[in-house]
Parts: sequence; C-alpha cells; structure tokens
Amino acid sequence: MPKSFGLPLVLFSLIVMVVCGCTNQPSPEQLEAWRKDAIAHNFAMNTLREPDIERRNWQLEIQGQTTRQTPTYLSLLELNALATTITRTRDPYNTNNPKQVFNFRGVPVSELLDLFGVAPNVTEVTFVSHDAYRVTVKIADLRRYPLMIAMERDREKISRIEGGPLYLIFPYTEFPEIEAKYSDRYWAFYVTNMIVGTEPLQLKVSDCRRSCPKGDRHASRNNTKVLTADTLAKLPQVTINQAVGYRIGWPIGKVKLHGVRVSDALAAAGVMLPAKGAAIVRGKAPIYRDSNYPIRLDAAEIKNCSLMLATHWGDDRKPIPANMGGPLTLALPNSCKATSDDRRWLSFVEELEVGY
Ligand SMILES: Nc1nc2c(c(=O)[nH]1)N[C@H]1C(S)=C(S)[C@@H](COP(=O)(O)O)O[C@H]1N2
Ligand SMILES: [Mo]
Repeated sequence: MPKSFGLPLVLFSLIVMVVCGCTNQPSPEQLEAWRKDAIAHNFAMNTLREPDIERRNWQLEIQGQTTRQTPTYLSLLELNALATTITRTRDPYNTNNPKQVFNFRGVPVSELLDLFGVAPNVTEVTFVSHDAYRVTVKIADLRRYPLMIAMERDREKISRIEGGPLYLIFPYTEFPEIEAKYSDRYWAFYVTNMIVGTEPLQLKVSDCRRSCPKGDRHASRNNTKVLTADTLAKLPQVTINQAVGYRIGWPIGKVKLHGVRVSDALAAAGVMLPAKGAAIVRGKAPIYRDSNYPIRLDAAEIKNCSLMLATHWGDDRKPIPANMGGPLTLALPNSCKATSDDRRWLSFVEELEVGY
C-alpha cells in the first residue's frame, strides 16, 4: 500500500516545470497547496482500499451548541482533508519509550470549532469514544493549545489497538504545562463524537413492534416520536437519592437525580409496551448502539421498579451537562433489582425502541 505520494508528487511537479522550461518558481503557498492536495489524495486512495469496514465507515459526529448546521458527520476522508497540521509530542501510552516524540497529523479541535461555530456562553467541549469513554476540555484551552484529533502518527494510520482511527492528543512536549490540567486519562482513544457545550434535551421513542430499520441510525423513521424538553417537564417528576453507577465524572456517595419514569415517557409517546416486550435504550456511544448486544429493559422491570430517565441532578436541580453524560441519562433506582448488565447506568440517552 502506498504510504504517501506527497513528496514524490511535489518533486514530480517541480521536474515537469523544469523540463518544460517554466521560469516561474512555485510559491511556498503553491507548494503547500500541492502538499495538502497530495496528502488528501493519498488518504482518499487508502480509505477506498481500506479493508477494515468499521474504519471505512468511521465518522466523527459534531453536535451540541454550535452555530452552524448540526449534527454533522465528518467521514475519515473529510477529516483527512482538514488534517493538515502536524503536532510533535510524546505519547503517554507509548510505554516502551515514553520520551519518544512523534509527528501526529490531525485536525486541531480549534479548527473544528471555527468551522462549526460555538454558541455564546459555551465553555466546554466533550468528546465521546466508541467505548463510551468521555473527556471534557475547556474551550479556552482548545483556543490556546493545539489539541487535536489525530489520524496519523509518524505517517502511519493509528490502528484500533493504538487508539485509532481518531485519537485525541495533547501537545505535552511543546506545552508541558497542559499536562497539569489534562493528565494521561484525557488522551481519548477511538473518538466518535464531539459535543460543543450540551445538546438540547429530547428523547426519541420508536415503535418497533412491527419492524424498525436496522443499520442507519440517521435515517428518519415514521414510527419515531420526539419528546421535547417541554413534554418531558410536563410528565410526573420523580426524584431518587442514592449512589449512582455512571462511569465517569459524578460525585461519590448519594446524589439526587430528578427525572421521569421510563413508563411515563413511553405513554407520552403513545407507545404501549407489550407485557412480555422490552424497550431497548440507545445511547450515543457506538457500543450502546450495537444491535447484537442491546441494552434491554423488560416490561415488568419498567413497570415495577420505576426505571427512570434523569434530566436534572443535585439539590438545586441543575440540568445534567455533557461533561456528566447529559442532558439525559438512564438511572436504576435501588428498587430495581440489579442485573449483571452494568451498562444500564447509561449516559447520553438518545432513544427508546419498543418491541422485541
Ligand atoms: N476511548 C478510551 N480512551 C481512554 C480510556 C478508555 O477507557 N477509553 N481510558 C483512559 C485512561 S484512564 C487510561 S489509563 C488509558 C488506558 O489505556 P490502556 O487501555 O492502554 O491501558 O486510556 C485513556 N483513554
Ligand atoms: Mo487511567
């Protein structure tokens, strides 16, 4: 597989110019433009030949409080066209040789913010990974430091086991001071979502008792109802006060969660759950959308233990921000018998599908 025809293409262009007796030297800008074209072309060819279907279909979803059209999906190909920045840094997960400095090629997050626009008063960006890992970074820091979504390390695609295809990296070598704010754990592997601020609160409810199209989650469905924040606020409100099972970013010990019962949300969408049926919950992270391994809520459970969708938290009922997996999370009141599926403390809940 051709690693790169960037340099050869530029050299070839120069030779052509010399041979045909052109007198004008290409400007540095012209050379730079050719270099970028060559890189993009190279990547396009490699992507088309990509044997790994998952990687070929990988997208970065950009959503939340942007000022331009959103949500937006950038394919690896589109990202590659933007990935013209090189950041030289060590990689804390290169444990064999922690001091080794790599050339990471990628898209600075600040460029994505410029492209999609940041709504006023938004201060954070949250990244979500394929495995539902989550990190939140201050926009002020994104503006100051070239944090980037890296696609290549030393001219090699970053493999899945090394955190690719999209790896959120921090320029530790050039700006050692950022390590104090963003430790190793902020280097996020397999990034799939970039949320500016927090998304608007809503819940999709799909009636899949007959059928639901599989696969394309972006396809519009005529059996889907959207419950808005207003609708959810008008449903009976419930509060629990207990330790929560979310993976990252919540206080230890008892936390108040406020929200609505799953059963009331289904009723509000006009969906009747069959007595032996179930609702599947879908969260943002791809592992929570795997149809081979769905997160099932059985009808009996939904009814008997008041399974809950949380919209607010704390004594002062704050909305749940993206840095805590909000605006909507699934909560298991203590009255719900624990099952072995600990994924059910689900962040970024987007949809309930009824049927099965
Ligand atoms: N996508 C993703 N990125 C992640 C994590 C994760 O669980 N998922 N864990 C972080 C933390 S806390 C550490 S210590 C390392 C874990 O890297 P390892 O799985 O290679 O040990 O990745 C960081 N980036
Ligand atoms: Mo860690």
